Order: sequence, then C-alpha cells, then structure tokens
Amino acid sequence: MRLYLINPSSPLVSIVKFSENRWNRYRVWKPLSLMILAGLTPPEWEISIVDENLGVPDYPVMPRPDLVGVTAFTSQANRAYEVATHFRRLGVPVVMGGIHATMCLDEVMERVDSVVTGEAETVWPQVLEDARRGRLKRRYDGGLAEIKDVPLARHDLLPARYAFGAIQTTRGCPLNCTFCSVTAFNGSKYRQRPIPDVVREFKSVREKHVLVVDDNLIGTRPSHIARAKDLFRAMAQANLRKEWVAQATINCADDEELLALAAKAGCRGVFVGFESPAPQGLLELGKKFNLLKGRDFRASVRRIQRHNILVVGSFIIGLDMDEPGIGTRIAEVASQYGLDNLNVLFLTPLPGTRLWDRMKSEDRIALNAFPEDWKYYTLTYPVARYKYLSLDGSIQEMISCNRNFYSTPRILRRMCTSLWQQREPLISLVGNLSYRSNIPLDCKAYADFKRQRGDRYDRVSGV
Ligand code: B12
Ligand code: SF4
Repeated sequence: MRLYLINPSSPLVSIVKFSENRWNRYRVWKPLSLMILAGLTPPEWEISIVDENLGVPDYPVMPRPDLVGVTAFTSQANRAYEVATHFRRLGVPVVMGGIHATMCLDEVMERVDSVVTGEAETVWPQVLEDARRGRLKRRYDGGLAEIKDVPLARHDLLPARYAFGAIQTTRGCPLNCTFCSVTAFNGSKYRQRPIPDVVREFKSVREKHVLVVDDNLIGTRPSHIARAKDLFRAMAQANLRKEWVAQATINCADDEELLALAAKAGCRGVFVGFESPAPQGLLELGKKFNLLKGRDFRASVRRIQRHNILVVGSFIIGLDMDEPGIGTRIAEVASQYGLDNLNVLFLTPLPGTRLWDRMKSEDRIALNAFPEDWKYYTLTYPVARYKYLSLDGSIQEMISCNRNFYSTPRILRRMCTSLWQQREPLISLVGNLSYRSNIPLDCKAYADFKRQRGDRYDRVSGV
C-alpha cells in the first residue's frame, strides 16, 4: 500500500519563497504533522512525504498511491483542494486533516473524501485500516490526544535540504489570546511529552539546527517551568550537540536558572509575542499575561540575551487602538527593547478564533470570498477592515515599520551591540538580511493585492 502525505505550497507566503530570496532558506520549516502521521503509520504502508515548499513534484510521473493525506493551514487550503482534485480524478481517495480542516469542516468535507478533525494520534491507524478495506468514513474526530501517545516523528523521510529540523515537546495553551487558534485547536490544558521521548526524538533529528514548534516551551505555571528545567537538564546530559530556537512567553526572562539551563541544552533563540506596544492593545488581544508584574521589557530581553539567546519579537498591526504612525512606533519600541529581529503581522481573523467571531459579527472581514480568499490569510495581508487604518494606510504602516527596523544603520547598530555584548551575531544577521530583503518582494505583493482585492475595502469599518 502506497501513501503520499502532502504539505501543499503556500504561494503567497514570502517566507517560503526561498527560490526568490536565498536568505529564506533559513525560514522554511519541516511539516512536522506529516512526519508524526508517518510515525503512526504501520510498516505495510510505503510512505512518501511531499513538501511542496521544496518544489511541486510532477505528480503524473509518480507511481499512483493508494491513499493521499493532505495537511493545511488556512492559507494553504486552496492549494490543498487543487492537490485533492488531482488525485480524486485518478480515483485515489484523499483524506485531509490539520487546523483548517478542523475549523472549516463543511467546506473541506465538500472537497475531499474524508476529513480528520483535531489531533490525529487516536484515529490515524483506523483511517488507514478503513482505507485499506475501501471503507473510509467521511469524518474522524481525534479530539485531543493523550500526550504520551505522540509517536516519534519520522525525521528520516524528508530530504536533508532544510536549514532546521522540527520537534514538539508540549501541546496546548491556557492563555487563549483572541487572535490565536491554539487554545481552540489544542486545548487550554498544557500537555507535556515524556522527557525521555523528547530526548530520544531529538537524537533522531538529522539537522544540527532545530525549531521546537511548541507554542510556549516553558508554560505559565511553576510546575511547567520545573518540567522545562528537567527537560533542559536531560538534553544537556544527552549531549545532543543541537542548536535550537523556540517560542516562549516573556516570563522565560524571570528565571536565571531556566535561561542558563536552556542555553546549556542548546537554545540559541526565542520567539516572543509582544503583540502591541501599548497596554490597551494587550488588553484588546487578551494578552494580559504580558502585563503582569509591570514588566520592564527591555530588561527582560537583555536578561535572555545575556545567555547568548537571540530574541525575535512579534507585533501586530490593525488593532482597534492602532492609528496612523503605529508602524514607526512598533519599530522604535522593538529597537528600544533591544530585539534582534522583528516580525510584524496584520491582525487577522483566523477561523475558529474569538477574533473571527467578533469581526464577523461586526462585518469587518473584507476578504470573505471563500475558499479563494483563504490564500491571503497568511497574516501578511490586511484581510480585515481596521478601525483607524484604511487599506493603503495599513500597508503603509507595515512597510514603514519594516523599513525602519531593518534600515542599514539599525542593522549595523544591532550587529555592533551583539559583538560588544560578546554574543554570536551571525544568526541575527541572517535573520535581519532575510527580513530586509523581503521588503521589496512584499511591496510588489501588496501592489498585486491592491489590484486584485482593493475594491473590497471601499468602505471604512463601521465600528
Ligand atoms: C511551527 C509552526 C509554523 C512553522 C512551520 C510550519 C510547518 N511547515 O509546519 C512556520 C514558522 C513556517 C509557520 C508559518 C505559518 N504559520 Co504557523 N504555526 C506553527 C505552530 C506553532 C506549530 C505547528 C506544528 O508543527 N504543530 C505540531 C503538529 C504535530 O501539529 P499539527 O500541525 O496540528 O498536526 C496534528 C493535527 O493537526 C493533525 N493533522 C495535521 N495535518 C494532518 C493531515 C492529515 C491527513 C491528518 C489525518 C491529520 C493531520 O495531526 C497532527 C498530529 O496530531 C502552529 C501552532 C500549533 N500549535 O499548531 C502555528 C500555526 C499552525 N501557524 C499559523 C499561521 C497563521 C501561520 C502562517 C500562515 C502565518 C505566520 N506568518 O506565522 C504561516 C504560513 C506557513 C505556510 N506554510 O503556509 C496558525 C494557523 C491558523 C490557521 N487557521 O491556519 C497557527 C495555528 C498558529 C496560530 N496563531 O493560530 N508556522
Ligand atoms: S498567542 Fe501564544 S500565548 Fe496566546 S493563546 Fe496563542 S499560543 Fe497561547
């Protein structure tokens, strides 16, 4: 039995367009979901994982599979449907799963043979067995998996062309920010994989550099942080010789021992969601966690960097409080915090989030011709109507933010500071050049976007 597991390309996400920009090679990540499905698949299946972000293969010349599994974020949904149509025309059954299939079940049901909602660990073996017997059900619901049932991912099944490997050590997030799908999809309970499993899997990752995909590697409670410390101790003891980056909330800066252990275990960078330069903005996004303890963000960032860990910060443009000038303000605040890299996104109502419900009820979702418009749900396009920012205005804010933060003098200043602080500036430089060289690509993409979808913004938000 032959199984293809396919990660559809996402043509509008500039970070995956590494053929157009060589620095983007460092920002293309492995589709871990498919490697986990492969880990759950019994040996009688011959598995091929196809990541279209490395190039779309010539499917007609490939051997005919018995089953196709497709994953998709919302932004990949259209391409996922094209892939599904191709294989269904050949009479090959197609199963789709992942976040988009879970949040937009009815839409997906119309376009594939079978849908898996939720986490797949409990149901995937059954799906395969039913497919083998030609009795696929229309829907399987995996709900939330027992974390100990997450298998070792098959890191051997993808080519060695990625700069980073990928691994997951926890699932779920209790914080439920308004714009984020994680709590709706993975639940509010913070579930931690057994440490020996994680260490064993780390050893099987081929790449020297690894992305830990957890939404918050250290969690929020003292017990979570104690577990993170145990994990880092075990990783250091296993002498993995890996360097890794992870997402974490800013509270990771509060514990020197935690930072020291993380660095010893190979941590080289953390991705932190700052989201808004104003407390009012954090309240609007439900990110109250960042407001705790009257935090001094600059001091927190510096504490992390002292352990030779880079800090990449994420901010959002398009909040109800964001007025013209927000782009420059974010760039300035990010520079004041001392961030090594800045990632700015548009406030995007992703299906299944609280933000989606609110913006939909206020008729503020401008790009709503689905499924075609899903391709713009990359967080890099202004798909909604913002309170004080027009379409042109919001794009202008994004461009001026990136131009300001990634200007030559600011990059040089950051490199000098890194050297002065005796940190390794190379990874930071690659990140800076990657973001900076995407600015012209983004400008072109926004011009196309305005031509194709500009008419949807002919009225300003009614709020
Ligand atoms: C790592 C990550 C990335 C990485 C790597 C992506 C990749 N190639 O895998 C990078 C940085 C590239 C990235 C980029 C983006 N991401 Co991202 N990312 C994540 C993150 C943190 C973890 C994903 C992951 O690997 N999880 C671990 C695996 C094991 O879980 P899983 O994918 O859910 O898979 C399980 C089930 O869903 C199911 N399943 C999945 N696929 C399939 C397929 C079949 C056939 C079956 C049966 C089951 C099944 O089984 C798996 C095992 O249980 C998630 C948050 C999250 N917790 O999911 C956000 C998340 C997926 N990203 C998100 C977004 C919006 C994006 C971007 C569009 C925007 C951006 N700028 O960040 C881009 C677009 C990339 C693209 N290719 O189009 C959103 C997606 C929401 C949505 N509705 O689409 C999420 C949920 C975060 C959020 N804020 O809400 N991302
Ligand atoms: S943005 Fe981060 S902290 Fe907020 S719900 Fe999502 S994963 Fe949790």
